[in-house]
Amino acid sequence: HRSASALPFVSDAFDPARWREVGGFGFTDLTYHRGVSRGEELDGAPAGEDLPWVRIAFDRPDIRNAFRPLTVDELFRALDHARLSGDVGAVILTGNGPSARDGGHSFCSGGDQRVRGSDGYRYEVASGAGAAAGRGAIADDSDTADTATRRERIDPARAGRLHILEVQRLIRTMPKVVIAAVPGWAAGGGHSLNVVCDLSVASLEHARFKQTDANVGSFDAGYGSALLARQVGDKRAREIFFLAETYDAATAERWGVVNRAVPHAELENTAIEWARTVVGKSPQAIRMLKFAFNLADDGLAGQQVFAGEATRLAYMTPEAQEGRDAFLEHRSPDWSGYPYYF
Ligand code: S0N
Repeated sequence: HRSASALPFVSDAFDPARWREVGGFGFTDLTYHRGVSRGEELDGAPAGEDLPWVRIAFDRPDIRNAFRPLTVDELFRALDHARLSGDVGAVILTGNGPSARDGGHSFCSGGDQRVRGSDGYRYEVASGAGAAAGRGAIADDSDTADTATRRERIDPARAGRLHILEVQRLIRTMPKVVIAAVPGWAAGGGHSLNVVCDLSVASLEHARFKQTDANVGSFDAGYGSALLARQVGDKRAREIFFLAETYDAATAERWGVVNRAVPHAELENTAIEWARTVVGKSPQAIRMLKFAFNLADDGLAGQQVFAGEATRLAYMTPEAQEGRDAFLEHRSPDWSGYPYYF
């Protein structure tokens, strides 16, 4: 584990004493941290001990944390790692910043419009070794030290993917609470990511919301629009998309786009407090509730997720075990101990 004091600056809302880096992924477009205890009196765990929540943050602040295909790949991997970690109960999704270039704060401004569509993996690159290595620089996952020679490198199988939708589904189906901490702009696909998170907290001073999809010929016709309409009402959702006006954190709270707007200095503390509260509850109850909230809107796919969890629970009962054992023992099952009515 890297010591907290050695953590580099990632965000003005980030307290390095509360996190350690989750290593081994080689992410360039994200940071991935695990909560650590600051000591008995604060976290109820000895100082330095892992806590059951993680922080995943877009790390392209100079371009308002826009995501390119590589960013989305990394986000999926980090979220999936959190999903599969049995000792992690909550995920904080946020954006690093502010931008060193102009001081702008951002959660995420959606798809990187410089690399969109069928040219998703073809970029103009600055020439010279290592030119693409910096935060927010244009690079892809075929990046090499010799950036000048990879100008035309394209993987046709991966170009033009809208796999941010796979990330949305993962957030939706992972059996943990995902908390959006919105420190600045949530625009386009970043606006939609906030919509799919389970809970949201936003910076009163800096968070701004704007659904720009239709400005750039893009449209999230799934969760980004339909689930938004469930959250804010149909007319309001149409207004957000059709007029694409900027609204602030206080308005977002009033409309139900976020749960709470808080002073910027309290943004991540609030997200951590929510994570701490959530992980203090029954994991089984939390996941059944999350899947129940999703069920009607997610149709049969939502039913499948909910039912999968119900089946997993049923498998643990003596009744289901009797069915399994009878098969294995080549006999008729004996259901006599299991009533038809409770
Ligand atoms: C967020 C906005 C409102 C912030 O405005 P502000 O504060 O005035 O800052 P700017 O000066 O505009 O921005 C600072 C620098 O950052 C660059 N930048 C900002 N956003 C993006 C972006 N999304 N892509 C690329 N660059 C971005 C600016 O260009 C500027 O740099 P310079 O000075 O060098 O030009 C404002 O920035 C804004 O409106 N941003 C665009 C928001 C937007 O329309 N996003 C896309 C919406 N659609 C989606 O997200 C759908 C998903 C998607 O596009 C996609 C994803 C994966 C694969 C394919 C696709 C696809 O659609 O094909």
